[in-house]
Amino acid sequence: MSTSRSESLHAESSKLTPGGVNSPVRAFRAVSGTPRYIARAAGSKIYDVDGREYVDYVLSWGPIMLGHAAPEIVEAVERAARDGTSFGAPSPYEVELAKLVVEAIPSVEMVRFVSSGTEACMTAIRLARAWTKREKIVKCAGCYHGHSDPLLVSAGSGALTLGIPDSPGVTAATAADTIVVPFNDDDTAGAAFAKHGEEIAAVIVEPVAGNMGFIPPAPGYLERLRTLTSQAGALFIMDEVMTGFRLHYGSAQQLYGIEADLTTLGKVIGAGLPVAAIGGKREIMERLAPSGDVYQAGTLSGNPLAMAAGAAQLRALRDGDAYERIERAGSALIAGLRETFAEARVAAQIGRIGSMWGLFFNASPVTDLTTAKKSDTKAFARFFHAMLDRGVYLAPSQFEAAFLSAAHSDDDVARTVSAARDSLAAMASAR
Ligand code: KE4
Repeated sequence: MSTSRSESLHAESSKLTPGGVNSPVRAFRAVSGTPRYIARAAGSKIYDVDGREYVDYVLSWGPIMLGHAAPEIVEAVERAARDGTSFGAPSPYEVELAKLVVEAIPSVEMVRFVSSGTEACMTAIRLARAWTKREKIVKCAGCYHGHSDPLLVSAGSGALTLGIPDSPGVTAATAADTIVVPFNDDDTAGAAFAKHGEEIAAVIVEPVAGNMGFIPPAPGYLERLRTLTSQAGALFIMDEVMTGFRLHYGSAQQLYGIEADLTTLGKVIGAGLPVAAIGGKREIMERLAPSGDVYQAGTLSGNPLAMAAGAAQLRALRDGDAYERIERAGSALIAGLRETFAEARVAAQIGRIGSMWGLFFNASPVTDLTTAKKSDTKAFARFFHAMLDRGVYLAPSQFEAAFLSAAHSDDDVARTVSAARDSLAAMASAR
């Protein structure tokens, strides 16, 4: 199967852009091979520049809920574009999307739109530090909250030591204000508060982890973090950039019966256009400029095309049957994959919540970064390429989540399960 157009584009792009891509995970470094350059997408499918069709389970890393090029989204963007692409002034579009978000999430009384999840999480940290007049933050190893310096920090030598930079260019001083604890381990979180409680401004966590593979919260874990932050006078920030409006209409925190102090959103609320948001209790949010003294700004924040796309998607999700369709396809997909892996006697952890799912090549339960890293990444890479050759596009890394849209059909599920069966058989015979 030719990938010649992708290969030639990648050779050209690699001279112009670092790694040939505008976001590292797209470069296929974790699975090797040539990234497929995508020419167009429709519904559950993407089509590469060599004309090959794939059932898409990356869905732009989460934003695509109705399916690619959904008519209501395209129409909303076209209509908005005809009246101009950006004003640098407030517009009715922002009010419309803000109302939809605030109506959907009880803990979000006010919202500020930005253009990326990184901006949203960076601002939430700054706001929490200003609100509490404290400097330390707690994050979980393996959770990703964008690439701002305070959040590009990994665990120090011991789980309770202060963080160390996760990238060159992040200063030791910055990292030292970030405490990194294991996900799903409330004892260590409790110990962090016992040691640093009065200094901790906030805990930020993905309620369902999706950046070290798909890892749900252990029973009671999120509740424990909520209690620890409340007792210590710290803020609880739920990073719902990936989970917001993806697991159901609203936030993951509503599924778990927890109220965050601040919530970050993104992806789904922009329907594939650059939208993210910080939301939360009015008294905290009003600290943001210009009503308050915590500075935050953005030239394209509240962009009319992005707001129109996000509002169209949220209205469709609120009023339509997308979640029911996703639930049906999702349960069939996971059941089919589990059966196929069991038949092939290949150990895997396969899980799903709503339209977010994951697959680890691992014989044991995966509950945090340490156990995730015990997965067989070479087997995952072989499976990834075998599926890609059979027209199924999974995330190009063992340490990413996968997604489903309302456009994924019974036929897509059957095709995916059949491709998995053939891929595992091909892997077995190649051994
Ligand atoms: P962005 O700055 O990429 O818009 O959002 C950062 C972010 C924040 N919080 C969570 C929970 C996220 O999942 C993300 C971004 N997710 C990755 C997917 N693993 C984006 C894909 C990429 O980096 O290209």
